[in-house]
Amino acid sequence: MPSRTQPPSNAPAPASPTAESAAKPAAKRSAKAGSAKAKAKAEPASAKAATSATAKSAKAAPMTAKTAGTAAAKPATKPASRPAAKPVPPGRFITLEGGEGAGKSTQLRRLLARLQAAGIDAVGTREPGGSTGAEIMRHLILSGAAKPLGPLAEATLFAAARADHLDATIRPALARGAWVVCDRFADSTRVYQGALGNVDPRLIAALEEVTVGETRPDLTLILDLPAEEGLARAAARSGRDADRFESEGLAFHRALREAFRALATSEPERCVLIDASFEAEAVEEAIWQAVSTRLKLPAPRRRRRS
Ligand code: Z5A
Repeated sequence: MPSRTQPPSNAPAPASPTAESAAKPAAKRSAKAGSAKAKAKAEPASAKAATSATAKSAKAAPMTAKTAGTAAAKPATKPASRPAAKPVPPGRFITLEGGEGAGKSTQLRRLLARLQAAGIDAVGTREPGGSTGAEIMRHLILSGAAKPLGPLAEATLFAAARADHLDATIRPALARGAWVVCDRFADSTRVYQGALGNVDPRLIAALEEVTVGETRPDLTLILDLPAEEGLARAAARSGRDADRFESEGLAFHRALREAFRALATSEPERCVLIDASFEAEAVEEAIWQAVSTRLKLPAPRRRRRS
């Protein structure tokens, strides 16, 4: 049985509406991609800074040795000792999955706000997209231009976009100790192109091995909702034409739900099935329960006494 988290009926409201709106850069479509792009652009700069800092300390080493020689002649001078660099705690990787209109983007914003309020460096991103190259591929895939080529070609395109997203955004963020929350990831390929598109599971697994490798999610939250409800929510929100996948029929979306539920059952140590039929506040609370239980949240920072 999948691990299923039921939102409590008396779930409290979001921690702070201000915090939520502060996290809105992660908003669907434009803003979220923008934030991910900005992060992706920012990463090379910080990586450069880190490299040049290392180079500087390497250059300083011979000088220190020389000084140490001088210090031996004058024992009164104590060699300066540097504090050891603190090890960077590992980042955490959380993915949100589920059918159309299940509330993934809404809950991504809320989870980001909660993590940030807990003092965690948290980055929100999405698939397809989340990096400059992958956003270009998003437009290509969701326009339906690749649909005539079939699910195998689409799976390959999603994998190529994912490779860029991982290299430009996800891995650099995890490496600096940030928590990454991603709206859809490799499970969507397994379900849409694998389970529903009938692409050979060995090929899906091989693509995942090459692109994702070791960067597997620590926790996957599968938002579960009857297909009719998800489609109704999406239709109520919509101010645009249905994309490549939204335009599939009800039977497709029902099968999608079953495939996500089967995935949750098959990997209970990684996946938590969240009942997404409740109001957004209650779903947020259920997600927070799952995150706090499954992943170790850092202890709250102590205030320094002045
Ligand atoms: N795809 C694939 O085939 N293979 C892959 O490998 C990958 C993706 C990575 C991307 O679409 C498509 O690509 C997707 C799968 C495929 N296809 N579809 N369909 P997308 O990114 O444009 O859209 P999406 O991922 O499907 O998400 P969505 O339609 O935007 O829905 P959502 O993010 O889950 O829901 P939402 O935007 O947060 O909420 C929808 C509406 O419901 C909105 O008005 C909310 O205010 C409202 N809402 C949210 N929560 C609630 C609650 N709890 N109660 C009531 N109303 C709510």
